[in-house]
Amino acid sequence: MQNTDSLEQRSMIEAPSFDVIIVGAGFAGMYMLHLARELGLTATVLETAPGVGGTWFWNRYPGARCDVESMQYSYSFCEELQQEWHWSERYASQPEILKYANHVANRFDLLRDIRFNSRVESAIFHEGEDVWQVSTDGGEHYRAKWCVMATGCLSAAQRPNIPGLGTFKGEIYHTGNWPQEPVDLTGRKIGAIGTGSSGIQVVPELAKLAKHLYVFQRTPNFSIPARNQPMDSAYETEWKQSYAQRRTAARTMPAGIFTDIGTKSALAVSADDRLLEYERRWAAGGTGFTGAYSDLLKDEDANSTAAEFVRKKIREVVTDPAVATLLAPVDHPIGSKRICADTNYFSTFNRQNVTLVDLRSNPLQEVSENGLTAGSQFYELDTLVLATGFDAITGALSKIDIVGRQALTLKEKWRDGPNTYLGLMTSGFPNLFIVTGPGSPSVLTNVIVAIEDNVKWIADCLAHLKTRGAETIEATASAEEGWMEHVGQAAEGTLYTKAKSWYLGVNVPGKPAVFMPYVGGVPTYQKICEEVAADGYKGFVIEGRSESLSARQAVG
Ligand code: N01
Repeated sequence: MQNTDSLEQRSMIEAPSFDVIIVGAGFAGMYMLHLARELGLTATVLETAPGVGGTWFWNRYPGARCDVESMQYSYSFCEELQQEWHWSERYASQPEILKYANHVANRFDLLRDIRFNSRVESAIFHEGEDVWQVSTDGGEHYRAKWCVMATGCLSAAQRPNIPGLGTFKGEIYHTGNWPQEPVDLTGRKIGAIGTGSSGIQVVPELAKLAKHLYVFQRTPNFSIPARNQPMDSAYETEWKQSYAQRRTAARTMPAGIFTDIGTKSALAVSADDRLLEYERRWAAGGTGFTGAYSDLLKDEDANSTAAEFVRKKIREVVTDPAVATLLAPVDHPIGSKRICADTNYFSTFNRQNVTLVDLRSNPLQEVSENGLTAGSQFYELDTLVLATGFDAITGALSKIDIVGRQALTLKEKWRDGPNTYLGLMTSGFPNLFIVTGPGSPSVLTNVIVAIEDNVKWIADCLAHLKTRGAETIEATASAEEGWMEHVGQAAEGTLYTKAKSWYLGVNVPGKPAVFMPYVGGVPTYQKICEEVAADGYKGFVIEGRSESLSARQAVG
């Protein structure tokens, strides 16, 4: 025991030391590395995967595609980058997004400071030294003053706890953790579980390959046709001629997406006008559908006008009325769960080789060696595709043993739900930054905008700390309490809390039901973040080494 301890201590002392350790080489981690370097800081990125891209590295299931237009789902920080890159489709596919991520990594020479195949297992704050010690599954240790968690909101795949799943003799694939080598599903009897965004994208592709596809649905979801198409060159030119202005305009919109948002109440216009507007948005395609009126996510009556329009569309597309009824969501307001964008999802159920199995009336009993039993029916299967989602927003963080002051673990601190100040830091964990953390707009936005704004804020903060010669920055408990109260109140005024969604964490057994993202929108949130910084980082305690102990005692 003593030997192991001293070995551990020695490797700790010899551990490579950096100004900043960044966990994750997705879009957040890559940009953080770029800005840390610009500040003259030494930085390294630790990444589980063998390549960059984060969630886009892992979600390589057939049909994986972004639901934010590609002209917007990209970095805005470099004019040359956004001018030189060409997107081939209105909505980029996963392979193209991954190609873009690799292009960025090469263009900014990021790879030399990324350690791949390195899963971070623990991050421990050493109070005496004000240093984070970060350790990986390969037994490597690193030390840094600042630690940035760029671990992503949708990066911890959630495997369902279905009895007998381990006994299945066929292949099991999770959409959020799809194999890197090609998978041939031609002629298979496939069972797909889950009908969220991932399920809705993968199902039409599986149907084209399968001998027979059974879609096991517990809850139907609202989906709008994506109307994906090859990039229109005039549209691309239009964007590129005024890219900077459009990016600025996008940041004035709640979701950070440059789009037309209705300013009227859905109930303030005639039924005919409403129908025209919904038809126009349905024909245009994409998730902008719920931006038709200002109160669709606030007022149940307004919402039901849009929900009923989509249900009617489903009934028009699906030829079997019983199947159409099962596919039409009735248990939540439209948009209160993340709305989906699809390509031929509903019409896929008109195919002879596709069967919808309603798990509400035929509960999933068990998986066995050769298939699955739902209700009293056994379905023989070769392959199971789990499109069962993520332990969202906090899942990647809770997989790491993060230990702050006085040996407090983040898991323990967040036992009843995550608490942060601005989603960026959490008290008791000095010098630990979170990109798109709980309490920030994150998943309710074009996440690249949310990432860029958070990372820039962190970089500006690091520059400020460097100038001051500060050793630590830490959110105060009272600032955090005030912020979380504001986050909760903002959600209460909306319909988001009316759905059992991963926004609330209810898809993960035992996870506290707390609405995690900040619904205040990009402009409001960004203004608050900027004001906090301009006000000398109000709500944070910044300490130099000599001040450290006394200041902390004063705060405590
Ligand atoms: O996950 P989900 P997702 N038995 O949690 C079902 C983003 N994304 O990966 O609703 C049976 O939405 C579950 O059923 P229920 C996007 O933000 C974006 O699809 O709990 N069923 C549900 O149907 C999205 O919102 C893109 O009753 C079980 C499904 O699995 C987020 O990722 C593409 C089950 C999970 O749906 C997550 O989407 C893909 C069980 N035991 C993802 N457990 C684009 O950009 C779970 N389910 C387009």
